[in-house]
Amino acid sequence: MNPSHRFRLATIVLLLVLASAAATGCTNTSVEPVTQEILPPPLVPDAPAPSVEHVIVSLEATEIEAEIAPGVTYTMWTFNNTVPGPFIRVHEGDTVEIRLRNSGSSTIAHNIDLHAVNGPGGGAEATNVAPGETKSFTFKALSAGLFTYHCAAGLVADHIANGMYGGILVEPRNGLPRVDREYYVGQSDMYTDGDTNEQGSMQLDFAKLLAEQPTYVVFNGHTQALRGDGVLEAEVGETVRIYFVDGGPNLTSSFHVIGEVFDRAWAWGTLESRPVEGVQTISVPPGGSVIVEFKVDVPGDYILVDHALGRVAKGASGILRVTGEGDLDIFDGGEGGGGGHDMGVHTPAPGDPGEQLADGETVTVEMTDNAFEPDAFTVPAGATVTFELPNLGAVPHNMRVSADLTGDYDSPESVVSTPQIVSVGSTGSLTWTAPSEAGTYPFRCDIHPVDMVGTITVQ
Ligand SMILES: [Cu+2]
Repeated sequence: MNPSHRFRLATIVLLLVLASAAATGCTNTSVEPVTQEILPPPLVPDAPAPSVEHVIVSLEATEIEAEIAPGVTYTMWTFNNTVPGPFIRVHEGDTVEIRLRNSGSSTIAHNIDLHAVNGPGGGAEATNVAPGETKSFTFKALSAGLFTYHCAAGLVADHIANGMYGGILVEPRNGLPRVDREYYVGQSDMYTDGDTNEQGSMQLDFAKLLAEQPTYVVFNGHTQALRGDGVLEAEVGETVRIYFVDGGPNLTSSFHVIGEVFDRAWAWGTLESRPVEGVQTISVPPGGSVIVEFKVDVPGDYILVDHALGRVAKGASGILRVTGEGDLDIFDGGEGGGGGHDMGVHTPAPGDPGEQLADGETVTVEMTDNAFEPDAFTVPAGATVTFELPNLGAVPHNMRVSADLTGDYDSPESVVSTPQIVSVGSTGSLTWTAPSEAGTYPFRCDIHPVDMVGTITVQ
């Protein structure tokens, strides 16, 4: 091979290498689609990396037997077996591919309408899936905000009432500021053929659904979702952000956190407008949302409610538990508790033996706003006693006896009244067998855990 041929061959090889590099498309700058992480509420997945421009969301419509309240079961219709469905998180300008599978064990067709979509039915027509079927569609997220999504099959209202709704966050292209805690809470109204807290397996009551008279108004699909092991947590000094969606299908929520002021609230969930500041309660329509942020300064239990407070008796409450040392300039609860004192675990004032009860005895304990009367008792170890609990107050109350001497109200061994929430004017009851371990067992009202407390001393 003469030198000129060798030169020509080298040139051809070089050109081939360059051509193949161009064909594989500059792999170091192209962005692969990412798959949305699926987490159960109240958990919120991290935002995708800013470089991501294509997100794939795989959802499954299911029909599962689940609880609405302790001892109350119902066939929930869900996205990915949770109510609300998983939190979806993308950026403005992203291409979002929704893949909806309808479980083979479903009995009817489902679909998904996302309010973040600009297109017919929000995707509902494109995703109408029979049991066992999968369909997908793609949309570009044009508006920044927190949007609801829901199934739009059948009457629509029935599919939402049965649990098929959720939230999709479209962050501004440059993202939202970081905060210490992010939570995802969905409110929905449910309509069972039995009364509120009636035990057993329940069916949808269409007449109540159409009359807009729910049996339950719940956060995250269960009256106790944000209680016990499910309480939301934060430390003093942290900023908490709640992504709140109202699935409805019927009720507008008056979302409020008792004992807090929202530092910022992005009304209607839009991130294209500035937030309102210093808000106490915010209206969230069905099919709407809000993003709220607040810094917590004082330890204690903060109760999330729909401030249409009759609904608390139907389940619309949950707890944000703040631990740490508080600022007494901001709140000083004095002897009654709160402020600088860590109220994560309540310990009642010791020393009052109260009324002596015998084995098998029944005693009436009046519940008022906010006290038990009387609030101290003494019983022999092993004795079984019953408390009759008329609610003479203007708001719901209940009674829960700690599982042990330390004030453990989260344990399944803690004993709660029947019904679990005693509505105004009605009477609950709690039967309790004193453990063998002597000492003072605290009890409380779950709704007023700081000021509505008492003790049972076991001898
Ligand atoms: Cu459906």
